[in-house]
Amino acid sequence: MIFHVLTIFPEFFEGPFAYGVVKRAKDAGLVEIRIHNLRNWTSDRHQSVDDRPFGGGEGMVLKPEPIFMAVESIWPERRPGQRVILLSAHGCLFRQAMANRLAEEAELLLVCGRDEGVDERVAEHLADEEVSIGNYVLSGGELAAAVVIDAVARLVPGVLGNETSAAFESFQDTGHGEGLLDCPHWTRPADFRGWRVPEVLISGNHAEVASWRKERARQKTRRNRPDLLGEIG
Ligand code: 9D3
Repeated sequence: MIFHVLTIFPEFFEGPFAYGVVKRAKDAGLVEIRIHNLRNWTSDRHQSVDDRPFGGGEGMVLKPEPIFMAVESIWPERRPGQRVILLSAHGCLFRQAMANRLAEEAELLLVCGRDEGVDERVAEHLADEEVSIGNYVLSGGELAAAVVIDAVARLVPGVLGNETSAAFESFQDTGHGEGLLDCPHWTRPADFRGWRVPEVLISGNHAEVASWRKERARQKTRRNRPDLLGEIG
């Protein structure tokens, strides 16, 4: 799978993909990540990518021309499986279901917004979807693009080695029931500063371990994410 990122901060992406699962996926040739500098598609002497908003207001807005020029030069014609995604504070919420769906595509081009936002014609006439990663204010789309690429890249077949593990471990299915958080985990030492690992995990009784974990997953979800339990609880 090929990921393109269009950004005014190409150096930002030297870090996020140089470690762990995503780095291994790149090294194995399973995913490719190409970073594009939006300023390469500016035409004026100052390489301007933004301008003041019509109607007045604070801050600057990313201009449409460089973004359209960039996308149209990266993909001179749009093939099926090539999707443009605008990262913006005003997009649809990114969820595991969206990651699963995007992992089916061949090529994604992630456009990173900045400042106060992006000229609306990019959302209306260029992007296939407009995506936000959560209900908080970021200063731009770069961190969001890295989040989306991380979540999608690990779902690409072959990336996690075990073909079933990505789907199984996904947010919706922990093995403890639909929509619960995972159960808590412990490792050695069995006694750390007097805090002992729950005895049942050392017992070797697999059936008891399984039902205990399910109950702990429910507890954890009730405490940290009651929204996931909806009406039930
Ligand atoms: C404080 C400015 N806001 C006006 C009430 C609007 C706003 C504009 C631009 C808020 C954030 C941004 C920059 N954010 C992104 O480009 C962004 C983002 C985000 O802020 N939150 C969650 N996901 C994303 S994806 C891109």
